[in-house]
Amino acid sequence: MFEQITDKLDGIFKKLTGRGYLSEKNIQEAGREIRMALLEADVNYKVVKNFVAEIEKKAIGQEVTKSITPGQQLIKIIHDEMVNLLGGTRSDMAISSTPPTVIILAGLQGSGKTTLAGKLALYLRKKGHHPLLVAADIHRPAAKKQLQLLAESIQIPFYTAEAGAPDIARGAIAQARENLFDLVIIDTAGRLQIDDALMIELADVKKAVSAHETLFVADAMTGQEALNVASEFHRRIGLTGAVLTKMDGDARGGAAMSLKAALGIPIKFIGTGEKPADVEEFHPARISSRILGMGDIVSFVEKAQEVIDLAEAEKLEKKLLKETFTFEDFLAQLKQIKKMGPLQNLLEMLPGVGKQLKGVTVDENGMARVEAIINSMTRQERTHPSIIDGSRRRRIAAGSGTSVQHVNMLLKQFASMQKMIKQFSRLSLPKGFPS
Ligand SMILES: Nc1nc2c(ncn2[C@@H]2O[C@H](COP(=O)(O)OP(=O)(O)OP(=O)(O)O)[C@@H](O)[C@H]2O)c(=O)[nH]1
Ligand SMILES: [Mg+2]
Repeated sequence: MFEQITDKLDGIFKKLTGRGYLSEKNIQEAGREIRMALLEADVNYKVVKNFVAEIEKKAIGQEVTKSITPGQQLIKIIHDEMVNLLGGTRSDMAISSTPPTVIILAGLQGSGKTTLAGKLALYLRKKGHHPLLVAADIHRPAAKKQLQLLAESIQIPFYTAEAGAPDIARGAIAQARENLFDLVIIDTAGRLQIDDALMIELADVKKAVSAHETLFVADAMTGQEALNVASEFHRRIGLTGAVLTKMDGDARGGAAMSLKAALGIPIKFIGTGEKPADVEEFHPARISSRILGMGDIVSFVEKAQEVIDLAEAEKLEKKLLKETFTFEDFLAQLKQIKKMGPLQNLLEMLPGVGKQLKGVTVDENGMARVEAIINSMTRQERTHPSIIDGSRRRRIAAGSGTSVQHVNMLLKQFASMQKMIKQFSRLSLPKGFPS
């Protein structure tokens, strides 16, 4: 699900996070690439246009260009905008305070209505409801039987009748009241394309039972076209939400990303397989993270913004550029990191790291040891590590309750870090930059 777009965006994000600086031009370039990726994923072009414009506006307005982690900052903006695009907060199923709640499933032929009826019944029963499954598809010969068998297999009460669709719906409500079912899920007939007869029948069913939810069931594989069809259904019968089925296939996901933004119809669920259990609640924030394929980078950025002292970070950046990074700075950095909470939690929030880290524990003691060693150095030693000879090493080890080996290790690590920083700053120094 969303693999294609996730791959594309991943490439764009890699480029962004690798940069220590983002210019307006970089942001616009990223915007262009995002636009391409979304269009290829079948997202409606108007939706894409607004989406990218909004990101560029926010990115440039929020001074991503001056931020210490510009790439991450931009990704966070993209994520937030994507959440908006997908509807903001989760839109729950409307449950009536006077039962039964009536849900009508509508959509084109083969979109997955009947399968979804079973999925929803199961899902809602798990939430403590007592659903009744109703077959009101009077057109396809085997349709009623299909739902009946499905209902039996998941042991959900079933109702149908030899009558027109609106009468079946009415009969179902009576049946539900009598047997205290608090939910009625009505499966309706599909058509190859929108036609008048179907729309009139659906409108009649809706009127007959004053439905609380009229859900448009769309096959995610139909891409852009789903938007046109949904729009027509919405115009003719009024929809309260949508469900995208077959998201387990190689659907590009564009429809999912356009429905809310283009028509104002919230997506409530997604179907992810043929079995009755294969349904997921649609949560804009979770789906957005999934589309962006970036774990919890967003909460990481939020957390970092809370605790990292920007002025401090800027000073550090200058030092890095001037190659005067010392143990003093190192210690200051350690303190900032510690403010963000246990290292373990932080690492797990990083994209791509979370999974690999399962079961691995971070050596918090190691951090404490490093801190103790630096604390045992004199100010001069911290700023000029090269003076730390054998006897100083022994003194520092004794003072910090560690060993000479530990001190040696840290000095070595620090030296190679300095070397790296030097190379890095030489690489990233713009031409003509005074050093
Ligand atoms: N892979 C996958 N297949 C699905 C999903 N939902 C439904 N299907 C399959 O899609 C086909 C059509 O599903 P139905 O539920 O019969 O569709 P319908 O909308 O009721 O079709 P009509 O009654 O003919 O209008 C069936 O083979 C289902 O197993 C899904 O989320 N994933
Ligand atoms: Mg059906």
